[in-house]
Amino acid sequence: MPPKKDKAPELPIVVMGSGAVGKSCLAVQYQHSIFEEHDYDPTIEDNHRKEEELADGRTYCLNIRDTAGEPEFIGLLENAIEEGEGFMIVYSIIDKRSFEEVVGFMELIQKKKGGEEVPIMLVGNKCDCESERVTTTEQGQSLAKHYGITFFETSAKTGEQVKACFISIAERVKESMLKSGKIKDKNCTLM
Ligand SMILES: Nc1nc2c(ncn2[C@@H]2O[C@H](COP(=O)(O)OP(=O)(O)O)[C@@H](O)[C@H]2O)c(=O)[nH]1
Ligand SMILES: [Mg+2]
Repeated sequence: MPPKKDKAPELPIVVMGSGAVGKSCLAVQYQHSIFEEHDYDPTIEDNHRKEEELADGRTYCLNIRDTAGEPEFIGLLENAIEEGEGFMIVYSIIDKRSFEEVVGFMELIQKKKGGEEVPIMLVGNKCDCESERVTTTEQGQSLAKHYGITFFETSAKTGEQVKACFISIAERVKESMLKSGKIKDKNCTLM
């Protein structure tokens, strides 16, 4: 029998943000490298899993929870935050309101996670729609800086920066979970 392969440690990442900003499309683009033009369908919840080799040469399983931005699903979102170890707050660069609503999602994470330091990333999606842009890159950067979190602009349509963005949050979630002992270092799992 071949030696039993170690199970890839799970990295639970929550994708959140207002409705119709492209959360579901980002998750699908990351997992399957496709963008399907579709009528807006407010997802309740969905899970995507993808294995990825990170900088330490070890394979991890990104467990991506796609959540609903609508206020009626707040209970589900709160559960997702409790189980999450890393967060992507997504807004659309062509929807001012979705940018203004970032603060509410930040506060929700802070409320649910208490003083715990968790990796959070701000993501301005739909950067392929440059002519309709209402939030500048600088505004996104400056909000991220204010919270001390990282910032990416992405397009779920063209795939621009989508993989880089998920890998970046995964690296930080991995570091944070190793530090807190929620996952074990590769060298400690031999025995
Ligand atoms: N042009 C463009 N449209 C997008 C992009 N991402 C999502 N969309 C469109 O925006 C709408 C909402 O996307 P969806 O992923 O369902 O949003 P969610 O509610 O945040 O999950 C859909 O009609 C998508 O086709 C993007 O990066 N560029
Ligand atoms: Mg959705």
